[in-house]
Amino acid sequence: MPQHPPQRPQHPMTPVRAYHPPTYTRNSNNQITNEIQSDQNSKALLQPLPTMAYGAQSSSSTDKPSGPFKDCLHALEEGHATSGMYLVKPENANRLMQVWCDQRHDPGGWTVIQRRLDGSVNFFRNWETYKQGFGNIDGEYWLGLEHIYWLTNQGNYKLLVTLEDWSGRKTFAEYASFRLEPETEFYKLRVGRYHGNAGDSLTWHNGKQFTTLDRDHDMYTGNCAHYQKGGWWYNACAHSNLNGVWYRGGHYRSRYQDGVYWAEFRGGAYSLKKVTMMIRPNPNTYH
Ligand SMILES: [Ca+2]
Repeated sequence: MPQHPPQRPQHPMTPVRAYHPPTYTRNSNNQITNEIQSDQNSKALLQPLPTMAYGAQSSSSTDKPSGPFKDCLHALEEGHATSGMYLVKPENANRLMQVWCDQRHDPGGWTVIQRRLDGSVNFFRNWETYKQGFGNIDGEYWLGLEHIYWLTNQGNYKLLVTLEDWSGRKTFAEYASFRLEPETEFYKLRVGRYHGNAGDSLTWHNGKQFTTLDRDHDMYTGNCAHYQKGGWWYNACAHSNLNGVWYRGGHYRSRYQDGVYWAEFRGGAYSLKKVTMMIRPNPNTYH
């Protein structure tokens, strides 16, 4: 169904006085280069190749070295049917990346690019950190704009957003195509046709560049990331803000609309319990 413009105010209130994000300085030196790892435990990098650790259970039929794969569907097609951490190298990309592959969510082959579930990771990060990725590969994380760019430009991908509220209600929003433009275009969002039962809270962001607290590319007079406390493809400002502050319990009280929200599902003043963004090749779809 076509989505009607939401009636809820999606722009931040005009600040009465200058607002200073409280955690920027403290976290700006906690940047992670190149690969997703644990914020709390950098030893994750020292573990064996993830494809060996997680793929062995489902690939006993082959002795060939596994990975890196072009994406999680590639891994699935190679017999790695277990969800877990895999090593991925997109075509034409000069980088390896650790990703979580969801091989269980029907029909499997999903590459997770974002996940929230317990508030354990701070998503109020600067541009460079959003570019490279951060968080815990088996928990909350952001894969990184550069990684998402390489993944989504090696073919046609669709985006699946899964959402769960605090009463356990689960919904989804799927976009028939999904890709990012390169950093020179500030990772502009390109999404295709919506379908799902969550409501469409992302099409309004289509064609928008990514904004972080230190890089304002949004349509608002101020910087949306300052008020909504996360990086996103802000317009002026948001119908969705899955990188916002994870508030326990749903309804939250805050000066600004800064929760983890999907406005067309539970509104902007409700912070969702679990959200995931994942991608999968969709060769039959045009942009
Ligand atoms: Ca702005």
